[in-house]
Amino acid sequence: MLATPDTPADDQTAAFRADVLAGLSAPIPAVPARWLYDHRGSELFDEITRLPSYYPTRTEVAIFHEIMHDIAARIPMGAAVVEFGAGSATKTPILLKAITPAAYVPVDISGDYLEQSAADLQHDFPALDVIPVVADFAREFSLPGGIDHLPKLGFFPGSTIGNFVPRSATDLLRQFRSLLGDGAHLLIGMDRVKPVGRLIAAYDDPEGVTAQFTLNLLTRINRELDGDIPVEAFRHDARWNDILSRIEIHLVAMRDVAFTVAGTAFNFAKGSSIHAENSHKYGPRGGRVLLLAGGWTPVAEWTDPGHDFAVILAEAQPVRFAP
Ligand code: AVJ
Repeated sequence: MLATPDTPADDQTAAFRADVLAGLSAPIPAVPARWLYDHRGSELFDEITRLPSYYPTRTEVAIFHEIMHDIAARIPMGAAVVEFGAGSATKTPILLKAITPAAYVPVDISGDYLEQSAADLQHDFPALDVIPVVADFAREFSLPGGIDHLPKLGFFPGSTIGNFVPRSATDLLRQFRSLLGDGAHLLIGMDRVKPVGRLIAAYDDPEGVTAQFTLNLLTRINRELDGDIPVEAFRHDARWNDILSRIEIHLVAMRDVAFTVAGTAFNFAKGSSIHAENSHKYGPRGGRVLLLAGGWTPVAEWTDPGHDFAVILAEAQPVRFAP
């Protein structure tokens, strides 16, 4: 297994600080959702995926089990699978078993989490060339040279695309397109629009795990950016924004609060909020249009019997596409 040089930890902290200071000063205060996933955040998200009301993970896994023979028939053997994210111990092996790729390249911002999951996978697939890349997949990066000649399959499960507003989602898909090149495929999961009650239940569970997950952002800011935010003064709030077709997660101040982060003072009035996450939901047409706008032509789409979640296989558009 080849190791890739890590991004220095202080670069990460500097990026986190810049995002938080700019985000908390913005007219609509917001922090990019990627900062929810520190070590504790990843643990809590893992717990979320097992909650009874959080349907996406188990639904997507069930779809994967159903469709892998079909995927295997459509993807050439000996491909390089490039996963955007560290990979899940449940989903990734289903794909790797089905298509027997030559290489697996997980790309994730969190170095230690990535090294660990890559090592576990290498143990289970000894013949596979596992090449983790520490990078923020939303920014530009290069693939390891050794996989140049292999057919490419991008893997972006979990409805992570839903974290991005459509404009950024389009940029991201276009970047995947240019990174993976002509002839590549992309296998992507998208959560579907459904009745509001079920959506809210999925993002505001009675167990309170999602609330802990969101509030952990404030704990992380306090720890890593020398902050003194009174975490107990904020509550997690999941709202459905119908016109933008997304769940929004906010941290709402329950009283007037004043605090500092990295030496900068902030005031939040009672009832005001920090927007911590979006989770966009797509209908069948919206999902396909998003892919098309991002340079990918959908070739097959599968859902569960309840149409709660969709898995789409798309092909890189040739540079000259359309009449
Ligand atoms: C990891 C972005 C797919 O939007 O469902 C779950 C994150 N946040 N509960 C989602 C999340 C709160 C999740 N994604």
